[in-house]
Amino acid sequence: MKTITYFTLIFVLLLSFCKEKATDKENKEAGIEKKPDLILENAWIKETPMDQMNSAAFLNIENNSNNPIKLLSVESDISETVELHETIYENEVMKMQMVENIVIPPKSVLELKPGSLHVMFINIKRDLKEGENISLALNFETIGKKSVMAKVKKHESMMQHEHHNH
Ligand SMILES: [Cu+2]
Repeated sequence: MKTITYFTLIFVLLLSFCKEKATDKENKEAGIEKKPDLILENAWIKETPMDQMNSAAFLNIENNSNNPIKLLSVESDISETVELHETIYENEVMKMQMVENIVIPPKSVLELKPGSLHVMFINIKRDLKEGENISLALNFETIGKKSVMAKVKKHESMMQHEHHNH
């Protein structure tokens, strides 16, 4: 009976030790890096057919912090104007409209994608060819400017709209 109690105590001690190890403070002391607060992933730009003046960029913005992160604007030299847009559906008709900023809630990933939020390039200065890499600068409130490389890809936009569930 005494032996069982002894082993139980060891087990409980081991459990609490493991729990302690997993804290951020311990990880920092042990040199284990936690995930960055802001991660920009899968950035891509729609290839522009010859006659098109506009294009759009999409990416995933991951907020691992405990506070909301606000995207204020995007800069690029590929077009005269860069805006933040959302796609809305009004009486079954798809429309785009400008938004002041895009907020990424704490501990979440926001997906900028076709038919939803996107970065809009207005009056493209040159043709964008598939496979090209374009540098974009994203301006975040308090964090500042973050750069990301976006790959130019083909996108069947009409197909997407037909298959949309809304
Ligand atoms: Cu747009």
